[in-house]
Amino acid sequence: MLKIQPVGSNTAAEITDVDVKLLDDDGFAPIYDAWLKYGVTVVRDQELEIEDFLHYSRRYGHVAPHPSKSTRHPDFPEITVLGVGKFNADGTLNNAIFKRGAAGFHTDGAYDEVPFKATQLYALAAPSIGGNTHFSNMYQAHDALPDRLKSLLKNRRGAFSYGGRKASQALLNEEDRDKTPAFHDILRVHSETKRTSLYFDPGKILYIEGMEKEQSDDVLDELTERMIAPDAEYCHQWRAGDIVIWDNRCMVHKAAGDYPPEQDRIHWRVSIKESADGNRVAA
Ligand SMILES: O=C(O)CCC(=O)C(=O)O
Ligand SMILES: [Fe+2]
Repeated sequence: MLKIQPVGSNTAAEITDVDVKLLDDDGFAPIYDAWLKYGVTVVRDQELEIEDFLHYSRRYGHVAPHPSKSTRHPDFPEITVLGVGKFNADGTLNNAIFKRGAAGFHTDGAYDEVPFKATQLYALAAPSIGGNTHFSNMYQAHDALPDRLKSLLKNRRGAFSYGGRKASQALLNEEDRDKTPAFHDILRVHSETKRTSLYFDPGKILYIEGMEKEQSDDVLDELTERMIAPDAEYCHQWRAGDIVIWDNRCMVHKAAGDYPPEQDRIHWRVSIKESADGNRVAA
């Protein structure tokens, strides 16, 4: 019988006693509801082939290929493979791969006009120490903002690009670099829960629309300070066979980037966009 247990500070739920390959729509419904409620769900002990992972991922929405073409699975463009190709030909560490996602808390896909609804990872190999993924709840970050900032940011949009102010685009092919920014509400109403979160990513945001540069830079600094609310974090320690999915609309995450490089830490990853109605889709 499926078990759903909150873990962390109400920022994640762990799901056990289920085989996601066998789920029908009714069996999936409580998993999806827990995911909407907590923002991150962890399903332990799964044995999946790539087709199973894709099939299960499509229950959450439209699975879209990630713009980083060089790290796509050669036969399945919707799958990004994380943690493979860590070493350069001369034996040095390729930090674009090893430290992927470890530059700081972020939300995936904010550079797209239709940003990622969710990112889902399936662990093929986990290190014996380190290599955790950290999550933090952006509803709580919103709720903890001072009223001054809430009114300043009301109806304001941020301009987001892949490399943000640092313009770091190492994993993109030449033809995919320097796209025009995408604009999104910074105080964002979630299309399904209707709750408001802070939609912010210091590594992708360029400026706040309609503000003088100096004021915009000051607000971005202040939001960077405030985005991690007290008691809003979950830290996931990986085991092979884990599926973890997060809601990019209301959570930020980062890789710790700290495991022994000679050990394997390998995931399949999918990027999931909202389907027309924003809700779950039948697989
Ligand atoms: O490898 C991780 O822990 C997370 C990496 C990341 O940021 C991502 O896959 O979006
Ligand atoms: Fe990420």
